[in-house]
Amino acid sequence: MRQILLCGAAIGALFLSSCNSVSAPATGPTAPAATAAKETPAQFLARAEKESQEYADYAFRIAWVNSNFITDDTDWLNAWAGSAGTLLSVRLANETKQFEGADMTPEQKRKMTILRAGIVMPAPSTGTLEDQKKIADELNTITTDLNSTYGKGKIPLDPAKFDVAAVLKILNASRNKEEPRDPKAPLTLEEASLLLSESRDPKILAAAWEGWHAISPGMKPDYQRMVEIGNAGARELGFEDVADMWLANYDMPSKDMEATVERLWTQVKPLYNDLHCYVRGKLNAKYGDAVQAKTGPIRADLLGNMWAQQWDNIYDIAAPPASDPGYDLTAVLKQKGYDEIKMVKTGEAFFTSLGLAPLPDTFWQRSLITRPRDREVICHASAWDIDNLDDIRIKMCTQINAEDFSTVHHELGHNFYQRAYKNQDLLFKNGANDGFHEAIGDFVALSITPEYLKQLGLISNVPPASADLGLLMDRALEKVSFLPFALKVDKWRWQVFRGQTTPAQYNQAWVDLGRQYQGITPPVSRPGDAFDPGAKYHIPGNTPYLRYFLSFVLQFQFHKAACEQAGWTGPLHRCSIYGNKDVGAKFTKMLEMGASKPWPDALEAFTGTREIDGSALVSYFAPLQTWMKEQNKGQSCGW
Ligand code: X8Z
Ligand code: ZN
Repeated sequence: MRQILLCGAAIGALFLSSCNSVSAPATGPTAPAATAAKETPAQFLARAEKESQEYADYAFRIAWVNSNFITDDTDWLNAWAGSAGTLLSVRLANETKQFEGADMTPEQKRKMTILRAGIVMPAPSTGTLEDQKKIADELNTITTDLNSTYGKGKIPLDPAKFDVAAVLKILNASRNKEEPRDPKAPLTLEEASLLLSESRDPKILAAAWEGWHAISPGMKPDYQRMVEIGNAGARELGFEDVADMWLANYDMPSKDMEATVERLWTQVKPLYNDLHCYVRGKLNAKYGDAVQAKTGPIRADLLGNMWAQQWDNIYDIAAPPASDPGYDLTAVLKQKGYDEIKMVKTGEAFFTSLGLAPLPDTFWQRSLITRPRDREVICHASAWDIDNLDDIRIKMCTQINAEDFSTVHHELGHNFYQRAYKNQDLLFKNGANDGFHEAIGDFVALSITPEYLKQLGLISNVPPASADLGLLMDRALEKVSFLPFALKVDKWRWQVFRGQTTPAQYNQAWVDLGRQYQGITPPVSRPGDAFDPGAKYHIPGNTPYLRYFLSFVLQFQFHKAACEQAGWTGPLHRCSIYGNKDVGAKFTKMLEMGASKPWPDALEAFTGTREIDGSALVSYFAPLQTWMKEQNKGQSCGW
């Protein structure tokens, strides 16, 4: 069935949810296609939901155990369950064909579309049952291996590449009352990310970047084969390819959705260009021409993040003068003795302040909140809804820093959404679209303002209006920088699925799109076998990425609407809806709708508008954009 995505939605729809994936039939991997001919649409859908739920009952648990405890055996189990899911979801998708043109309610039509278009990576169902099972097994062995290879990725701390003493100094300084790390142990992704964030030594940055991008060349043949299988599956279901199928999940024809994305990008691109130009100038001033030239693309490892996707870790370099907010949230969290649980409890308290019920006890008993030392886990943060009812959990290797404080809210947003729509029919237990699922927690986190931090007792003084540029710059580095990155990820996959990028071109296309959209360039030349896309979780994890682009637009629309509902008249970046039960009630109404209505209906329920639109984001940053334009005068912007 659809893939269980964990980062977000549940299998509500076994279909297109969030960041992990599972799939399978209730009655075992080779359940025969039902003799559905005599069923009415209602009967078919009831059966489809029953089979899907029975499948989800075991598949989610297997996926959970696999990602919490990666071994050959749990990989095997996950591939087995995944294969059963592929068979189930593809069978149900094919069965919807008999109802084409039949008289159905809008809800029934919607469920049929979810069944047909919502499979993240379908397999073809041609040939005998045995043939079908063989290809489903192959697909799911590949997807499980890709995921686990990523999860197990480590970087040898090679003295030929790294200044080991300097690296250990950074890593040990950030440890929270723990023993110094084993100086010989390879770097985890969290550690490499810490180096990207904290080091200002271009050699260390390049080594951490290069080291992590060495985990993925082995994924390439598997990826190529997965694309072949997925496309064959998509074509059988009436789509041109997997790209067409992914884009068919937005209540409009795929082509219109792609045009919507272009429209949004056109709206926000000028703001990104101004930010790029400003940050490049600052990096040039910091590192000099030999490291970062005044013109052309930015060296990707200088931006504070492994994928150059969010740049707030280099706030110190980009900070506007004389607008210091007066605190550094990472330092404050550490000083105030926040541990990982307190971070999550604080996130929960925001949601309950809006009137949502607290998380269940099982959340605290069953979530994974810190990286275990004794086993391999998928550390990429995700939120799960194991039983499509109350057994909600997160899994993240939380670090005590500002970034993970946001991520905690992000993940909890998924969980609170899941619980809000738990009374919907199974196929509607999902976000209005996947961008909504990603936007809920981020929208809440936009209310983490200085005023809110003061209410929590984390800071004692609210910075004056003169700090606004600093606050806005920090947010822009987190949010605006991300937009072209998100586009790159799925533009790359769309081109791959469409055959416009061949396997021989996989890496070059990724580098080219990074240059075209983000204006970045790799810090080191790429070897012939490089597969840089595989070093980003969502590629081996098969999580569609357009959702995040949409989320980063939608969350500003939600924030603006919520602040207007709250009667806020000040600048949007100073507005916090913390404690506002009226806004919370309206918000809950949207959440409870789940996927039961076209997404414009859900958007309208909360914001009063039916159109996704980048102008809320652009207006949020307007004062900063004006200021950056001033600063950029005389520079030759662009790349
Ligand atoms: O993957 C995530 C979440 C889980 S859905 C942690 N995010 C994207 C990423 O890390 O690449 C959130 C923002 C973008
Ligand atoms: Zn998410």
